Amino acid sequence: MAEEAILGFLKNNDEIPHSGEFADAHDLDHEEVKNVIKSLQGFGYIEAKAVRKESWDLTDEGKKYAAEGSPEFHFFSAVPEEGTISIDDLRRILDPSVFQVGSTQAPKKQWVAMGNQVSRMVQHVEDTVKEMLLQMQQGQELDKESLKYLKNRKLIIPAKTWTGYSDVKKGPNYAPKRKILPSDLTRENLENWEELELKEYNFNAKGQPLNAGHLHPLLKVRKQFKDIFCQMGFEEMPTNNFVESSFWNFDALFQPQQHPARDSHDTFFLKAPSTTRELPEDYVERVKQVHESGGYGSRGYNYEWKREEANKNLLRTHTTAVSSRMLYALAKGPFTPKKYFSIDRVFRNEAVDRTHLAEFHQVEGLICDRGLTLGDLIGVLQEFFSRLGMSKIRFKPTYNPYTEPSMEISGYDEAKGEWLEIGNSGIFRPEMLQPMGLPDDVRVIAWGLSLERPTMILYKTENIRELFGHKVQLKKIKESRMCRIGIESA
Ligand code: FB9
Repeated sequence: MAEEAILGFLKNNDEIPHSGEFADAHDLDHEEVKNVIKSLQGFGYIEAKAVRKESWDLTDEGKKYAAEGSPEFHFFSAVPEEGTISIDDLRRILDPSVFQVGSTQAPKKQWVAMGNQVSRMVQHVEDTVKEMLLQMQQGQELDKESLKYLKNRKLIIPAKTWTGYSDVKKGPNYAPKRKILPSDLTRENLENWEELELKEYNFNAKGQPLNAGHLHPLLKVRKQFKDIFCQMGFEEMPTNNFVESSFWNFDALFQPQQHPARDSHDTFFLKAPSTTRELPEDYVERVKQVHESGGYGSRGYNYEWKREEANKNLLRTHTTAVSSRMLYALAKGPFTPKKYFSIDRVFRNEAVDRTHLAEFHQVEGLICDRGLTLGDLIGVLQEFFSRLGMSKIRFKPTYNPYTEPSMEISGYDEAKGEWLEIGNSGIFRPEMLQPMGLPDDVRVIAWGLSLERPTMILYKTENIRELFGHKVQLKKIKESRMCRIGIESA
């Protein structure tokens, strides 16, 4: 229908100036006309210019200003030409909303000088806001600046955007009727293959969308972290226990029992099972010692360490709880150097905001070997983050209860031209390692970051809720391209 109409019309006319008017004139559905134009253009039968016209609606406030004039104009008009008027008088005589907006906009436009006494700074003003709104009501186009200004003052909102075509003309392959070209060689058309015209291959044609399963962006990025760790010779720690005892999550890490992170404002404690069933008694005794009175060169925290506090079950606040278990297990056997990593969920009873939820995925790496130094930690962090596409990193001293020294890591985001906090790191304290039974020349360097932050940056996700939870848009997940860390960002 639309195709015959368009090709037929162009047989006797040079161009179709406006696809919308053409559709109305030929009582055709404009959407169908647009699809036909797109297809005929694809085969070179016609040429056409795509047109996109934003249109705007006035908000109720906009309609009010168009009808009655802008508040700043009323504010100005209420100020006497000569002399002044008190701000209280203005508040009394003007409608509250007019006063509220007018008292901001009029001085902003240098129309009046504000103070307890208000006076005019100019003799006469144009109510351009009212003018512009009236022009829009008459369907006149406004320039980008004015549209932006009215939009920021919430006087107009975007209406339906019109898309269509203009200057639709004959194309290089124009014909009054579309030739259906054979797209396959068949026994029949092979007879006269010399003069046979076959349909062009469209190598840009999108394949059939595969209605297959899709990996969540978080899992795509997790895979890349795992690849980086494995390529660097690390092995993954088992993290399949969200529920942990305070002992492994805090005490084993030499985090004192009165540390603020250990109260329910920061940590989710379990009602049931509220306490852990068993802990390695001999090791617990040594942890109690080091907390209460130190040892291994430390003077400890000098407080009364309570077993029942250590027994409390919680949702782990960091995967460092897994590291403590693994290092303790390592200390049991003959010492062998180890490189471990973990990537899994941790839970913090924290204020949620655009980038923070009550749970996130922690990425942690640690190297356990004799005589490791801060230099080794800096070196491995440079290697790790350069594989993450962050070749420029810097360190700032920070504090963790379980590492000394500790360093906050920042990376330079070339795209944004700014430094970004990308993680935390340090050397585990002897008060943590010695009670485990690790040889005293063994050092453990470790670092941590989140999975959500790099994923949000790579997939340009503004709000972490788009990644995690009920607000996730499956469509966006399905369409999200594969972003390779360090190689390209979406
Ligand atoms: O992930 C974080 N930032 C980040 C990481 C990578 C990244 O990649 C770019 C594409 C290449 C971009 C950003 N942060 C850590 C920094 C901040 O986002 C911070 O505000 C939030 N942090 C979380 C904790 O929030 C309370 C991120 C999370 C974090 C912080 C510290 C550790 C783990 C996760 C740790 C540790 C640690 C220290 C010493 C020894 C062992 C573990």
